[in-house]
Amino acid sequence: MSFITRGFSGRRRERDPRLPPGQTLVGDWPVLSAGPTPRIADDGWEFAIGTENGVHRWSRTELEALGVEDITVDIHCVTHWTKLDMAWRGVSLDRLFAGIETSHRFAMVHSFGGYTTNVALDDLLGGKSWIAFEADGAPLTPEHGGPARLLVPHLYFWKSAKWVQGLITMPADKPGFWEQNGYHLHGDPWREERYG
Ligand SMILES: Nc1nc2c(c(=O)[nH]1)N[C@H]1C(S)=C(S)[C@@H](COP(=O)(O)O)O[C@H]1N2
Ligand SMILES: [Mo]
Repeated sequence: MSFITRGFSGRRRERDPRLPPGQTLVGDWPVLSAGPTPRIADDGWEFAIGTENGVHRWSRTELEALGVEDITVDIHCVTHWTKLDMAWRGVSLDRLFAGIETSHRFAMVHSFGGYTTNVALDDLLGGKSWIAFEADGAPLTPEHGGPARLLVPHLYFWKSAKWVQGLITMPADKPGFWEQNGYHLHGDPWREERYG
């Protein structure tokens, strides 16, 4: 008797283990910007880190001289899309912080246009974040944050500030733009830290 025939309707397609809870795969790369896209000349761009001990600045050339890395990571937007296996090129925040002394544990990231987002230094350092100039083999388009954006792939993508300009370290955590508007202070997609 085979009335207990299993598998006739097919096994449910297995969920990709790289997909955090509540996320859906996309093949394209959606654009999500809170305001207009700023146009920034490549040669006018520089990056700054401010701490209680002073300000450090790098031109694009100086930054790339610290060491450019190619990394392949998945990105997860709080609006439920995930894009797997994106190839990025950028400079690790570890390289920028190598010469910096601070007692601060947090940072506010600032972008051209006024966008801000808070990130703990523990989430920026240790091979976890980059200043990225290229994605999938091409320079970042203005819509996706070109000439440079922060890339913090282990947190929801709103932490990956487009048109990034610099960061200022802080002794205590403080909400940035979306965090003031209800998003979680930390934003770990694996724990579904969507809203605060
Ligand atoms: N400067 C700036 N950075 C930003 C945003 C923004 O509005 N302004 N949006 C954030 C959000 S909510 C997401 S999901 C991603 C979207 O990046 P993308 O448009 O390249 O997909 O950028 C993040 N970084
Ligand atoms: Mo987002």
